[in-house]
Parts: sequence; structure tokens; C-alpha cells
Amino acid sequence: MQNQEQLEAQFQAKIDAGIKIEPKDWMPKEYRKTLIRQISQHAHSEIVGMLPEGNWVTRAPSLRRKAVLMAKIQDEGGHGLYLYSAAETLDIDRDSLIQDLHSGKAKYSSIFNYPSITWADMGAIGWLVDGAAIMNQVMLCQTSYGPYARAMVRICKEESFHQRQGYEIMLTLAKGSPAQKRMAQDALNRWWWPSLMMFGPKDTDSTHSETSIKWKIKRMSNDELRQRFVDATVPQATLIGLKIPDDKLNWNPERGHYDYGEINWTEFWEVVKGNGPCNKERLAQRVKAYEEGVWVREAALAYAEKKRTKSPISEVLV
Ligand code: BYC
Repeated sequence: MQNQEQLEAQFQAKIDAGIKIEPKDWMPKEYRKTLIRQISQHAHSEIVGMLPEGNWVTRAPSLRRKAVLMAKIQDEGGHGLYLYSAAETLDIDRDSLIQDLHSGKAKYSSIFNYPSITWADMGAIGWLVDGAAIMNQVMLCQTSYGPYARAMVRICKEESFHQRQGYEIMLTLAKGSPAQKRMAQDALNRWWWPSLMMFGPKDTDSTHSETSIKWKIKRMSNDELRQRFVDATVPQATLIGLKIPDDKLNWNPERGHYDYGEINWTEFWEVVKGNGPCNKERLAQRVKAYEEGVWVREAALAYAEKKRTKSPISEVLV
């Protein structure tokens, strides 16, 4: 019989050797807890993240734009479902995770508490929000927990299409009439800073990074990923003639990176605490959808039960 210390040493050796941890493997309680927290928050973000874009389905400017937007929103719903499934492999049931979201106990990404007020916001969300998400999620394809890493591979492929469709909306608006260009610039102005906040608090204020990096749940720190996002996105804005709303933004040849201004951390923590512009509205919409979907869940369960208990004679009679 091995003691706790030996088990932990073997676990860390596996992580260091790049061997994936699978659901039935031994893992420290804290590793399991961290994964449940992060994967479920990620799943909630995908599901709540459908709302700002859902706001524009009926008002998309063409049938093509509408079809693409609907496909994207459906993808986000699918991502939420893979991620809930990945979390369930850690011995937690989906219903309790959803209850934690609805009660306000579980977090979801701060970005989805901002309103989507013009069509250009659909471009900015795809370009910046999905762009930030990919930066983070490409790293998560290498995460140490097998089911999470595998879910991320498919999610990243879809996010990459989402980012391009958003950028294409921005490009079209930026090349359009002066009013359309203003609309694109206004969306960039409003979504830029919240997108940088998606990467989480700065490294010195991040409570989980050190352990998560040790366990290779996270492979890079919040600030490293944020910097990568800034470096990749600034040239994209320049290419379509839009200006990043940051007077301190400057290429730093010594660092080989862009320097950028200070994020408003007071705003970030207020949004995380539930006091952002749309927190209450978003949660109320999710709770309402859940309550209105009771009959669907009951019907699906009744059907599954019927299939399980079906005898050959009842099959003939049905
Ligand atoms: N918002 O120690 P830290 C999408 C919390 S959706 C809210 O650095 P960690 C899409 C953090 O939870 C994809 N809370 O934490 C969908 C912690 O609080 P707790 C979204 C935040 O976990 C639809 C505390 O602050 N992506 O692509 O090491 C349409 C301290 O932070 C935030 C993911 O979910 C925030 N932004 O690192 C379009 C990626 N940041 O839990 C697109 C998966 C931090 O102790 N998640 N907090 O109460 C992660 O990679 C990590 O969880 C984070 C934070 C980088 C976000």
C-alpha cells in the first residue's frame, strides 16, 4: 500500500513526463477540484457566451450573416456540452454544476457581462473574444488532463473559424461607408479592454496559476497569454485601418513585444463579483431557459427509461 507522499510523487513524475492523467488514475484532491472549477467555469462561459450573440440573430443584416451567426452560436452550445461531459469524468454531476452557475456560486468569463449593442459587436466578439479564447485554448489542448485536452482540440478548430468570421465582419464594415467604419471602431473601443481581461488577473494577483502550472493544467501564465494576444491582434487592427483604444500601445524592440496600458482592474473585479453591466440579466436568462426546458429533459428521460425497460412484446405494440 503506497502512502500519500509516494502517490503524489508518482503523480508529479507522470505530469513532468508529459503523460496525460485519465479519469480512473489516482490524482490529488486539489488537482481534481481545480479541474472541476476550471472546466465547469469554461463550460458555463460557452453557454452564457451564446447570449450576447443570440441578441443579433433576428437582426443580422443578411441571410448569409444570419446562417453563419446561428452556426457559430450552436458551436458554442456544443462546446459547453463537451466541457460538461469532460467535467463529469471527475465524478461530479452536471446538474450540480448548473445549479452552482444559477445560484451565482460558479463563475463564468467576465467578457459575457458586456452588452452587444450594434451589429459591429458581432464582428468584435468573433475577432477579439474568440481570438482571446483561442490564444488560451490552444495552450489547453496540451493540458495534463486527458478528457479536457481532447475536448479542446475540436473546440479550437471551431473557434478558429469563429475568429475569422468576426474579423471578416470587421473588415467589411471598416471598408464600408464612414458610418459603418465608425461602428466598427466603436465596437473595437468597447470590446478591447474587456477582451484583455478574459486572460484573468495579472500574474502577481493570480491565486491558482502557480499550482496549475506545476500540474500543467495551465501551460502559460495569464500575462504571457495576454501579451501574445496583444502582439497578434495589433497588426490585424492596423491592416483594416482601425485603432486600438490605448494611447500607451507601443512596439518595444528590446522586448520584442508591444507595451500596452494598464487594465482597469477595479472594473474587472467588479464584473467578476457580479456587478458588471449585464451580470443579472445574463443569469436571469439562463435560469429562465433552464426552467422552460424542464419538459424537454423530462421527455428525454422518459424516453430513455422506456427504451431501457422495453420488452419484445411492447416493441410490437408501440
Ligand atoms: N472572468 O487565479 P486565477 C468562449 C477568476 S468562452 C471571470 O488567475 P485561473 C466563447 C478565477 O476563476 C471561453 N472570472 O484563475 C463563448 C479565480 O476565481 P475562483 C472562456 C475570472 O483559473 C461564446 C480568480 O479570478 N475561456 O470562447 O488560474 C462566444 C483568480 O484568477 C476571470 C475559458 O473559460 C475572468 N476573465 O485562470 C464566444 C478558459 N479570470 O475560481 C467565445 C478556461 C479569472 O478562485 N479558463 N477569474 O473563484 C482558464 O483558462 C482560466 O480559468 C483563466 C483564469 C485563465 C480564465
